[in-house]
Amino acid sequence: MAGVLGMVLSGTLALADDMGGGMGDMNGMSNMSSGMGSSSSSPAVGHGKGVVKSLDTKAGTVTITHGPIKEFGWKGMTMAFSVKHRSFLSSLKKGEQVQFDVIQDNNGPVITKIEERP
Ligand SMILES: [Cu+2]
Repeated sequence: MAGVLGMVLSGTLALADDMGGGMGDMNGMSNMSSGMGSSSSSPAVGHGKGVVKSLDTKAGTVTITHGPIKEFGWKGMTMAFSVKHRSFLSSLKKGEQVQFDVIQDNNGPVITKIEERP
C-alpha cells in the first residue's frame, strides 16, 4: 500500500512542475501587454469642434469652447490650447466656429490642425 501512495505523490509533483512552466509563459505575456500599453499612450489624436473665445498671440494659445472630445474622454468645456504653429492664430478670429485636431504632449494639449467649420 505504501508503495502505491508514493507513486501517486510523485505523479502530483510532476504535475506541479508543469504548472510552474506554464506560469513562466504567463510572465512573458504580461511583459508583452505592458509593452503594448506604452505604445497606446503615445499621442492619440482627438477631434474637436468649438467656438474661438480668445486668442493670445504672445503665449501662442487659443481659448476654445469645445464639445466633447471622445478620443480623450473629455467633456465639453472652455479651455486654452497651445498650437503647433503660431501661424494658426493669425488665421483665426474670435467667435469663429472651428474644428480641430489635438494631441497631448508633456506640456498639455496641442492643436495640430484647426480650420473654420463649414
Ligand atoms: Cu477641454
